[in-house]
Amino acid sequence: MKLLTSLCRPLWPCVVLALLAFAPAASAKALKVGFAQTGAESGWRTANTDSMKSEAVARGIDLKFADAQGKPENQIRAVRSFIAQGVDAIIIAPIVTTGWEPVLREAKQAKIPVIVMDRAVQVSDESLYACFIGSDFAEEGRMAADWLAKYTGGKGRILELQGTTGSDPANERRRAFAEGIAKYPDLKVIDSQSGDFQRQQGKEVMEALLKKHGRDFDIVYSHNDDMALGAIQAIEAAGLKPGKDVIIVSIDAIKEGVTAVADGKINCVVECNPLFGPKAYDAVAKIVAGQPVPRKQYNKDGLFDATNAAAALPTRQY
Ligand code: GYE
Repeated sequence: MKLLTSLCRPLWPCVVLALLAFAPAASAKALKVGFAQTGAESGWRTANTDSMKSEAVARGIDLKFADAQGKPENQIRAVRSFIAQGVDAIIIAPIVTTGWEPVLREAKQAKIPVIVMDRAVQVSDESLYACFIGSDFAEEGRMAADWLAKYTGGKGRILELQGTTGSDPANERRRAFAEGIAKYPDLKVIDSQSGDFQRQQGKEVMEALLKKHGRDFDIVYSHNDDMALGAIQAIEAAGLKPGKDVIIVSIDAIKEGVTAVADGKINCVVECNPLFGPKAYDAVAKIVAGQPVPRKQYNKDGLFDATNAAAALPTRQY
């Protein structure tokens, strides 16, 4: 016994040091973050949710996740409940741009920082949220317009499938696209309807548009891949060849969208990266530590058409 104690004695300081090294990690309080998600309307959204959830797990963040099922009132209720729970920070992917002031004021009063992610909000006081992280939807609309003008030589009748009414991406993708094609008098949007960013609705709206316009259109511009993929089903059911009889341009570049480009059914997709987990929690960590963060951060997005879609497929992450 004596021998054992004397043998172990020199090791004790190491044991104590090792315990000390682990102690702070074990006792450090996990950050509590509330995330008010729009819903599960599209492939883009699923990839966004996965990124937010898996990154929270990787960083040991205690994530409170609320799916608003596409209803703005649910989303506002979720934010109120995060405030009541006393979370360290709130992340919102706003369904629509309006209606946010009261609840953002409540968060400010409770000293809980809010990060607006993915879609912008319209507020009279910018200090109501800490920062914005997202994509440049106007740039995406412009890219789609420029590509189309080049591909068609500035000619064609366009049917537009809009995203969720009142949402930032639907507003901006519509506005910037219209501006982009305005230089080409023979390239015109002849009809525009909302498919709410959903595949089934994209299909149904396209069926109605096919009934209304028959063969008197050349192009479908869809605000996201899911609606374009739904529209393709309707176009094929009407005996037309998507990508050939009808030129199709969409936005997101989810794997299924890029695959449809490689298969020649969609002619072009503009990329919109949904993998915000790392950036969002980096911002949370900084804000909570009192460090400065950029007011607005935008992703740089690309574009896929017949020239690069197939090669890009193996490394697409969403
Ligand atoms: O394009 C669409 C999703 O806000 C950028 O929302 C996002 C859009 C995306 O439902 O697929």
